[in-house]
Amino acid sequence: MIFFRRKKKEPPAPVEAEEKPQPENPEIEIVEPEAAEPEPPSPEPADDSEAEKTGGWMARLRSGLGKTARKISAGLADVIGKPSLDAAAVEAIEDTLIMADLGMDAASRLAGGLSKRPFPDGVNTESLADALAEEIAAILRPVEKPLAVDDTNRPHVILMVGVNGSGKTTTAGKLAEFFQSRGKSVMLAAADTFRAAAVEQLRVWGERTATPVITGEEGADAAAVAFRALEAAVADGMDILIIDTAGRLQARTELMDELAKIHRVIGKQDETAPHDSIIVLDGTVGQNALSQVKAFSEVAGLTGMIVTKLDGSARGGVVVALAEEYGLPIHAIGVGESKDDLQPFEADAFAMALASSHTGKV
Ligand SMILES: Nc1nc2c(ncn2[C@@H]2O[C@H](COP(=O)(O)OP(=O)(O)OP(=O)(O)O)[C@@H](O)[C@H]2O)c(=O)[nH]1
Ligand SMILES: [Mg+2]
Repeated sequence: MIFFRRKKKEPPAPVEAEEKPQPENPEIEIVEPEAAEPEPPSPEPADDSEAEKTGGWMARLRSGLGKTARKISAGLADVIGKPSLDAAAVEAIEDTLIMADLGMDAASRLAGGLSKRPFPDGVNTESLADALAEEIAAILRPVEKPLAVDDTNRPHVILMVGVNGSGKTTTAGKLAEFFQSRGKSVMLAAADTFRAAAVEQLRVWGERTATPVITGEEGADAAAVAFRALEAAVADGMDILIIDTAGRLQARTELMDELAKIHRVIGKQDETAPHDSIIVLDGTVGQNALSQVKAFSEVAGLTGMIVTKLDGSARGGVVVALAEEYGLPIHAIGVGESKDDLQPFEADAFAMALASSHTGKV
């Protein structure tokens, strides 16, 4: 299992006042984090061992996915005890997986895969769970891709997109923490200018993670903020710029047009940018996540996904549907609200947690 290993954090370098780019546009503001701010109280003890930390997020993921896993195991109860999987059993498995949010295509592929497997000792709880976990992992493995930053990009630009409340701002903050803990310099941009509270929320994440934040005033043009942020990140020699955008429903054309404009404006400054355009999906919404990916990929050229709230979701099976349907990389999953609660997506562990709750293996 791979974890985000945290290096000891360097104190933030003192910022020379004369080096700060002075924004020409009065609507735009650069908020430097207050150096050496004491860490806000963390829900986890500071000297937690890695194993304990792991137990924390894994336990939350398991308890979230456990709801789906229990749905699956209840649906498969009638199949247990048969000498092999007959046509009726395969159909029952397919129905169960559809109801557990894995989607029709993945469900039919998984049921088909299971039907071809031998069960020399008959179908029992363990052999079925193992076989199902292997089949699910085969769908998930191709999309298990950590978010990689190319150092030749100066900066590497990451655009965060998604519907309202999916976890974009929180995930932007968690990514800033992750990359900084690996020695990268990061800047955050608040291109969500709809609500003053949204800007303030990103500022808080900037303070929490000691990351400079570029903000615009409420109502400012979001694309202008993104433009200025990229200018500032280039001027400051940042490794990474993470641009947070406002949540928008895929049916709101004018908002989707605004997102396309942000994408376009960044691309004009650096034709290779944004280097990552990540859709943040709320893991509790189920199948609706699929239509979100489709709509956002049309305007924002998606390169990957992050699925949040899997610590509490009863609908985490949708991750399998997403992998089957789009094949877009799943970089990470959100398993809580604090800055360390972003974990790389691991196909095998995820598949096991979905398939095997009842075997006590995970
Ligand atoms: N349990 C849990 N909560 C999360 C996770 N990620 C985000 N949240 C919570 O979900 C809520 C919405 O998160 P935001 O980051 O504000 O979502 P957003 O997409 O920026 O929202 P808008 O900007 O309004 O579109 C907040 O209360 C977060 O703390 C997660 O992985 N697990
Ligand atoms: Mg937000």
